[in-house]
Amino acid sequence: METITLEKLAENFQAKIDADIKIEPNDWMPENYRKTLIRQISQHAHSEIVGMLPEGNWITRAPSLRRKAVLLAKVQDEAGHGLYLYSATETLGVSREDTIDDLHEGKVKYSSIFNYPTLTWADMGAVGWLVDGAAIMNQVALCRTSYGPYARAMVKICKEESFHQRQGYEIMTNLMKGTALQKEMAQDALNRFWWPALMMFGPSDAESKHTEQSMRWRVKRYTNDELRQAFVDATVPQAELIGLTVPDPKLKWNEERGHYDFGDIDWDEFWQVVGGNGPCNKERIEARVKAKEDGAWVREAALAFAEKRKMRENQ
Ligand code: FAQ
Repeated sequence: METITLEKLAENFQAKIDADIKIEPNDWMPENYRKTLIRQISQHAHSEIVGMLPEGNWITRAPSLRRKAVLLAKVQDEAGHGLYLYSATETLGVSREDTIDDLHEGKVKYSSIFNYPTLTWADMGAVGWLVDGAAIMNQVALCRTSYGPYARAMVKICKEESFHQRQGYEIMTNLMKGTALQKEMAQDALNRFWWPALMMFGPSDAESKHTEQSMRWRVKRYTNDELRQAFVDATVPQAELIGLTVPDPKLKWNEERGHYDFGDIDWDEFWQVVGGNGPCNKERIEARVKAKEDGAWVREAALAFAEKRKMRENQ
């Protein structure tokens, strides 16, 4: 019988990727492909869950019943996204418990953006419009990622993110039709969230350590800088339409490139936040650890019930 060498397996794997055939959990895959996916998908899952905190903070203070219902639905959607993504991570052979413990012990990353505080109601507009807007730009591309369970999770997530982006833009639009104070609040939220939203796409292509390999494996379909540029191009006209000013003096349409030129990102700030020293890193992790501890009795009760049912079935 012919034995298949590691080289041949790797060659077949890359041929499948090049032919846009999805890789499924039981297929052979290089160990580094598996590790890359575990890192990216679990970071993504953690981002969805930690991302519930800055908006959850405003549910009790939403200015109307309609706004409260919409915000509540949005935050619940983020929980659902986290659960799909933890499930996708589990298909790669890691346990959900360990993955979550890694977050709580500060061993893994989650999106830098959720380490900024939400100070006013306008921040709910800015988060929906800019943060979900940036998330969609990145995630629409991930619907075509090479790993089947991740790609399929992304399809449903993108539909919901699209609603999130629109509700955020609607909040901003209404504030911009309001009083001088409301306009000022919207502008202030844009001022604070613009640069952190651009940082969501990750380090520049020159600095990104994973992009080249992830593009070859079609885990990523576009580079960090390509998606960041697409986001700027899509978002600047939306800001202008409702009378907001993007806080970047270097922002300028470049006719020749067919894109906006924009100013330099403060990468020191980015790495500080990613490294755990952002304005809210500590309180975000503390909130997640507390949620796990507070929910222990629910998990114990659910397990006890499952155990009891199994015993009854065996009688
Ligand atoms: N924050 O070599 P690269 C959302 C890390 S979902 C923190 O360029 P890669 C929904 C990176 O992981 C938002 N860490 O890495 C929502 C790597 O870490 P390592 C989350 C970052 O993977 C809305 C190192 O830096 N979305 O918002 C960040 O090729 C509203 C080197 O970077 C996703 O996770 C960052 N911004 O490209 C929820 C999408 N950027 O290896 C609630 C999936 C990079 O040192 C409310 N992920 N790092 O441990 C991706 O597409 C990619 O992982 C990138 C980074 C593009 C984020």
